[in-house]
Amino acid sequence: MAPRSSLAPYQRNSGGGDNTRNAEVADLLEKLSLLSEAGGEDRFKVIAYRRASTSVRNLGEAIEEVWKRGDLEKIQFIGGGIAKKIDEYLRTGKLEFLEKLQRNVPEGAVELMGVSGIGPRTAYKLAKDNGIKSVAQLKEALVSGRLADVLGAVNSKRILEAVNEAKPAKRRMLLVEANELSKDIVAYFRQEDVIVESAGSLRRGKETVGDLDILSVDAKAAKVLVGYPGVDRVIESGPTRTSVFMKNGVQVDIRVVKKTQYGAAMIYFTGSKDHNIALRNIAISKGWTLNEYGLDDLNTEKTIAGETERQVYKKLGLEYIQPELREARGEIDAAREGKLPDLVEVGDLRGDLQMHSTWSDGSDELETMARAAKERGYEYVAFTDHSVSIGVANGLSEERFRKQWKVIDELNDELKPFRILKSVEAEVRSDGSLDYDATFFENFDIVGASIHQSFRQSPEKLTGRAIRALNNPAVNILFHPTNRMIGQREGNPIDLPKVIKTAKDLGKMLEIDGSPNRLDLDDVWARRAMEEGVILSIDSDAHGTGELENVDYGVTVARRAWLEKKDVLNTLSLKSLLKKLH
Ligand code: DGT
Ligand code: CA
Ligand code: CA
Ligand code: ZN
Repeated sequence: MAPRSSLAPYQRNSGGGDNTRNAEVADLLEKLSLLSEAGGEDRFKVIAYRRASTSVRNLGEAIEEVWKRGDLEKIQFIGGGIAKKIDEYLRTGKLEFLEKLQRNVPEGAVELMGVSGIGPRTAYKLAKDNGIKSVAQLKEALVSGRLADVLGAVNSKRILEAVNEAKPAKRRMLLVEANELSKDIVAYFRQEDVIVESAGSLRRGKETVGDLDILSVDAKAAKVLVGYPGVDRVIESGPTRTSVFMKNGVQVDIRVVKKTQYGAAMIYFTGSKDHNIALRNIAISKGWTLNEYGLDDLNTEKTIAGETERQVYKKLGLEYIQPELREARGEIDAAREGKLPDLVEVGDLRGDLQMHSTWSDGSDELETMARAAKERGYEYVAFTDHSVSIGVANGLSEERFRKQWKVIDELNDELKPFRILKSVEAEVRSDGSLDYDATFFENFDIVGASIHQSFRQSPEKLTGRAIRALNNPAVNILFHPTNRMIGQREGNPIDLPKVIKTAKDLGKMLEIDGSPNRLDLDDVWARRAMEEGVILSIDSDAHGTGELENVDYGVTVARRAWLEKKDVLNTLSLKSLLKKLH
């Protein structure tokens, strides 16, 4: 099967540029996401709809064209289930499933969920049991003190504060959303023969991105941006600087600079601000100035460097600093001393140690996933379908695992020397125990443990669970250690230094989960783990073939965490990996 990302992001000649139904379908999917969340649906579905919605919104081609070609599933993050729903909607103008959801979710719940501090469960309860149908009604009820019993006094006060905060916080994009949008814009520019590059936090690979900062040396660039189909309105437009709002609310800034100043501008607009300030201070200490136009000598008024980033760093007495490191977290000293890390790259990965198939909650068959992984050039993958106690994700009983292993054995015969490792994402139960006994665990090549459930326990209990899981002899890796969902849920308040130390002492691995709304461990904690001597595994946590490329985001986190190839478990060859595990 063709990889889903193969769909050209922008095709100029398709459908006469009429992409009006894209927004409509994107809104529909977003509604499904919100309603599923309010209805307490499985979080995997909530996220799947949300990602599909963003993907459709950023699609550079009319969705009806894609649909007519039968290519819906080639759109990134659209699997069979969602494709079917889009098909029904485009064919009939209705979606039975949506209507069913709407019947089950009380009026107002979705709006209430938008208030900071109100999760889906509370929103559902407030709307259903307390008859609160809007934020306005919520405010009234809070002021009257009527909800103190339901929400608790402290919570009521906090939520009232949130309601009173007139302007909602501007949503930052997930890195994946920013990246897709940027790719789309860059492709559009390319069709107009204009070369542009993204700078800003996107280039640094930050987990969330506020706005896009685009650079070009081409005077046409500003005009071309204004003509981009995704533009909603122009904020300002001039020959060197243009800013627009996209229809999805995202701001895009473009700067046109002279070719001789491109490197200096790239450094400046890539940031981070703190990194820039540190560079500028080095320049000042040498009697120079550094800004977006170049590195200049104050006395002679001559330009010392500016055309390329490398020249600027070199003149400042620094090694070239990769964008992911530009956070003023020690990279400047390291660059001066020639001690920058040799960062891990996507191409260093020889396998992927977390992914799911239709055996649990994935959307593609195990065989399809395995073949797609092999095609990526991997030597091995581990299927980590869920264990039995996570019912919503269709966790596997021992009996079903035995069946799955037969399938894996047969496939391994066929796909040799590629190897499918028998694995499991073992649910850490509320007391820290796992679903199977030691004898059964013996059958797996590698075992990951995860905390998904009972995450409202105290920090001590949660930490205790993680530690007990790591101490289980069967466990090799602790998956997505904090279980955060970027923009939706803070990570569990576990004692990470203690978890890291335990992993180190026991020789166990921690994970950087590359799923774009997880990225867990994050850059800061992954770096700490590496510095303590823990080996990390960078996985896709793919639930479909289109998500195998999630590892790219995991690698970005790893690079921001200063990881080298030697710090990453799945850069090992199959042979070395198996040796390490036994
Ligand atoms: P974002 O968009 O919030 O995710 O973060 P950035 O890092 O993309 O920040 P943005 O878009 O405000 O500005 C892009 C870059 O421009 C930023 O990384 C560094 C540079 N920059 C912006 N404001 C300043 C400033 O006041 N001083 C210096 N030295 N650099 C700045
Ligand atoms: Ca930015
Ligand atoms: Ca900006
Ligand atoms: Zn998981």
